[in-house]
Amino acid sequence: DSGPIDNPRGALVVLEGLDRSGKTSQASGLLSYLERLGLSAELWRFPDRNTCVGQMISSYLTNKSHLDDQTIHLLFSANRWEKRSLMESKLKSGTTLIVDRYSYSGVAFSSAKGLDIEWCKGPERGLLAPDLVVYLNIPPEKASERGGYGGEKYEQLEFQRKVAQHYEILHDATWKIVDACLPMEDVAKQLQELVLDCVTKCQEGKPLSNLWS
Ligand code: DGP
Ligand code: NA
Ligand code: NA
Repeated sequence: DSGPIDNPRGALVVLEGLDRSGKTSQASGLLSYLERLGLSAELWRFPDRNTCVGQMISSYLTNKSHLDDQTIHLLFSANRWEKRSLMESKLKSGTTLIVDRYSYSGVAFSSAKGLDIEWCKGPERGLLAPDLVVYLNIPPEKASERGGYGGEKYEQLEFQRKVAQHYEILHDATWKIVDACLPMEDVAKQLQELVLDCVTKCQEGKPLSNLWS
């Protein structure tokens, strides 16, 4: 028998937010937390710059190459698709994935450039749907003051304002919004509770599903 009790699956947890909202440090904090609880967990991030597609994305973000908006959109999407089957097997084998950015970044950043939101969702359809989406909420002005941006393509206040507006359009009632201006420890505490609750539901047999179907 491979019922949910014998063979519990991992949870797909996604952190979203503007650049400098604290996703990356919170994601690694969450990983240590889950490991301390004895749970199998991994930290993933998109874009994954290690693949061939990821290297094209990286070269675009660092202004070493130019691509039009539709083309880079499809590359970001392809970068998620190339990890889909590994993602599914990890989850089914019981590993929880903490993912730093996912499809919502794809749609928010590209629609912030003016691309049609439904067109942006198209290539994302059929990717695995997250079990939990946490949005680290920070005003763009506050984010831009945090040690400055690193100089990549999208790290400009004006553009981040637009991205914030598009995340606003995109989010639904299932998203958990955490105030990213709180002290790091408080943000971490809230995240830990949300993630533990989500992991438990997945262990109890919550089914995996696909995005935007
Ligand atoms: P990060 O490595 O998390 O700092 O992400 C790099 C930048 O790329 C960041 O400004 C967010 C943006 N980004 C992440 N995913 C996507 C995506 O799918 N599409 C677009 N257009 N931008 C993305
Ligand atoms: Na960045
Ligand atoms: Na990040």
